[in-house]
Amino acid sequence: METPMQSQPISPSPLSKNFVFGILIAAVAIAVTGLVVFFATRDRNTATQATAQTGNSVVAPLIASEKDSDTDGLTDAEEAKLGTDPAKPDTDGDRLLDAEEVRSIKSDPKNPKSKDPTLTDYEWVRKQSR
Ligand SMILES: [Ca+2]
Ligand SMILES: [Ca+2]
Repeated sequence: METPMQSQPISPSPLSKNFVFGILIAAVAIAVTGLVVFFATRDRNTATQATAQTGNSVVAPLIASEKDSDTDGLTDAEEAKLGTDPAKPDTDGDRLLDAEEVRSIKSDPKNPKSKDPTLTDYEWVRKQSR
């Protein structure tokens, strides 16, 4: 009578598992660092504006015009000039922020289908990156 051979269970290599995990950790670390830098820079700008405002009433109107009520990256003054809604980060509702449309995509922030009449600007951007 034969004795069945003891077969080793095949497990995924612990090295490759650790490697993937390491990459994952690195990606998260980079993302967190990016966010921290972004918010630190933003806080510094706010602090500078606050300092400028103290004891100087001439600076105040300038500061007010730099206000970004909907935090979409365009100041209320820029939104007034462009005709976008200063209370809506995405005026035309196409899932792209007003500032993205104006500064990088060069699409119309008031027209959700300004790049291609058959696609929303968001879909158009996704198509370009494919
Ligand atoms: Ca804004
Ligand atoms: Ca938009």
